[in-house]
Amino acid sequence: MVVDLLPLQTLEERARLTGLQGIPSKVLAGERLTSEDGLALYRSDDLSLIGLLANRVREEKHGRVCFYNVNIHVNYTNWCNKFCDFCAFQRRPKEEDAYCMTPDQVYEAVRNANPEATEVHMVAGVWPALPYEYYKDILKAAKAARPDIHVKAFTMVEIDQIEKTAGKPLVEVLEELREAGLDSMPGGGAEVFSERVRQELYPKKMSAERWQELAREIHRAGFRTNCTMLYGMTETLQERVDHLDQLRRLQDQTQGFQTYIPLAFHPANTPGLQHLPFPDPTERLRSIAIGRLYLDNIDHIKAYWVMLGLPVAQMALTMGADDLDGTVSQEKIYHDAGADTPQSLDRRQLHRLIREADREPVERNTLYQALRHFPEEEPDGPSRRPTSLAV
Ligand code: V47
Repeated sequence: MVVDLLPLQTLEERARLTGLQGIPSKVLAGERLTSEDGLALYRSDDLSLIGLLANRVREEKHGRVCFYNVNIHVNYTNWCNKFCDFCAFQRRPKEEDAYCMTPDQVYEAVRNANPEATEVHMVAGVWPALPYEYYKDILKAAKAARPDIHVKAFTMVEIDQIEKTAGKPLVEVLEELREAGLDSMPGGGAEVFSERVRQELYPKKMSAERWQELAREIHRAGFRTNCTMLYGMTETLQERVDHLDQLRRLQDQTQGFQTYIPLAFHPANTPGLQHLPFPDPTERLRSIAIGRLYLDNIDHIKAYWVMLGLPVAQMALTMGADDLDGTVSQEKIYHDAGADTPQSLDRRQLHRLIREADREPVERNTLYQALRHFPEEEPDGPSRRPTSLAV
């Protein structure tokens, strides 16, 4: 651990020069950071110190391990009535490239997927005319195609719509979805918990209070979920810290979040925000590192390579992230918004990225149980380097 070689005094001297005084002492003592500390971290240019501290916490929790899973994505429909300014994926049903997969098509997509996949990640737009049965049928279809696969499906936004469509209490709906095959939920739909930003960019989407109320009930029902923050739109740094603060408070109450995924905003093809830049690499790395330092009660920080880009995702493994997500395939939300990362990576390409960052690949299942350790280089040599190295 690099930071162990540096005495606290040296770290604090450096921190004083870059507006981070007191933070190294707290991090090394395992003390919780305040909202003022969070803001100082976002304001400071000292990415190397922030990354060093985040790596310290990451290595204490996970050593050299870097998790990944073998998964597939099914974005079952792009029909959506939320019309968020940041989203390039949404369509009205009459638009030329609008689609809504039938349960049979979901079945085929899962059946034809990588036979080694242990997880299907299913998220999509929201269209109120879709009947309640449809959601249960696509879960059943995924399980029928691969009875052993873990189905991680539906953001809080979809769950909110499913509850309304079902017209039943949420606890009943959750039990019925569980019976149909739902195993856990992903982290999307939270965007940034600022009412100001919501009014400006996604007024039709649920409020922060509603997102948190649903997450609380879902955790109470025994489901694990992930959590996210979409950053790089028009939110202030204080609004980012407030978002992290709300996630941390909710996690204190429920312990239901498995992993935090900071989502960097991709502007291409979006209806309202094409003029904004894609957050630069330092901003993307800082968001990972601050997530690790601030969210002291969430075990895993995911470097989602699809949206971070491969080189940044790889560097993130030394600045707080312990998970690279998965092999992925057929992801549409980020690729529609201009992500130029590959459509999928194979296991050996992930291993190579992980080893190059001096980490040890460990295949996990969705609930972060280790399935296979890969301490040694594979006997048949290094894999082909992934081709897209766009930062
Ligand atoms: O809620 C939409 C975001 C989310 C854009 O839980 C955008 O393991 C950037 O939930 N630029 C959906 N972000 C994706 C999601 C997710 C992804 C990876 C892993 C997990 C997990 C969950 O994507 C949306 C929204 O916040 N999003 N459009 C865009 N243009």
